[in-house]
Amino acid sequence: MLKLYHTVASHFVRKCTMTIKELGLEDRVEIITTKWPHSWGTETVPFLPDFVDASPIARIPALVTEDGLRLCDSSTICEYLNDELGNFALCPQSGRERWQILSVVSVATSGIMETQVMRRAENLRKREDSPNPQEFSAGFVRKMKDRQTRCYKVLNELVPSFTREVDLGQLAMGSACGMSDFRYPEDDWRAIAPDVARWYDKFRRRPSMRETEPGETPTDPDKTTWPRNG
Ligand SMILES: N[C@@H](CCC(=O)N[C@@H](CS)C(=O)NCC(=O)O)C(=O)O
Repeated sequence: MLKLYHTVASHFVRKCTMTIKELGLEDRVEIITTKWPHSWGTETVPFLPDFVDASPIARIPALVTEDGLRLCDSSTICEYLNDELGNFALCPQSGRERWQILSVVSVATSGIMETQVMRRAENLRKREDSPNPQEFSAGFVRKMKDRQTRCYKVLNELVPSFTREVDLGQLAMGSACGMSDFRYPEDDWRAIAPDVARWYDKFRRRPSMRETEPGETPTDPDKTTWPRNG
C-alpha cells in the first residue's frame, strides 16, 4: 500500500485525494490522518516520528510509495499517481499537451494555493495565543492577494482552451477555487475570473470534488472525511 499523510483542511492534500479518486486508486492508498495545532503557522510543532520520516519538509501531503520513495509535494505526488499507476489518464506522457496541463498545475498550485497557505500562516500570527502577533504583516497579505489575482486572471484566459473533462491542471484549479470559497469568501475571485467561476460551478459537481470538501483540521485523529483503509 502507498501511504498518504492527510488532513481535510489542506487543499494540497485535496488535489492528491481527488487524483486518487479520479484514477480509481482508493484501494491502493492508506490514508494517515495528521493533527495540527494552530501554532504551525509560526513555529515548529511536535511531529510523530513516522511523519518526519515520510517527509523531512514536515508539510502535508506526503506520499510514501510501495518501494519506499518519499514524495513531499502535491504536484510530484499527482504526477507519480498519473504516470506510474494511472496509465497517464489525467495527463499524457509527453508532448505539448502535457506541458499545457502542467502549466495550469503550476499557476494554480504555486500561484494560488501557495498564497492561500501563506496568508493562513500570516493570519494565524494574530491569534491570542500566538507567540509573536506583532510580526503580522498586512503588506505581506496584500502581496499574496495581488499574486493570487494575477494567477486567477491567467487561468481565466486559459479556461476556453480546456479540451478534457478532467486533468491534473483542472484538479489543481478545483482545489484552489474550493479553498478560496472555504477560507477567503471575501475575496470575490469570481468577479476577477468569471470564466473560471463558470467552469468551477460545473467542475465542483464531480464526485471527486464532492467527496473531498474541505473542513477544519480534526483535533481527534479519527475524525476524517476519508476513513483509514486497512
Ligand atoms: N508545495 C507544497 C505545499 C504543502 C503545504 O504548504 N502544506 C501545508 C498544509 S496546506 C502544510 O503542511 N503546512 C505546514 C507547515 O508549513 O509547517 C505542496 O504542493 O504540497
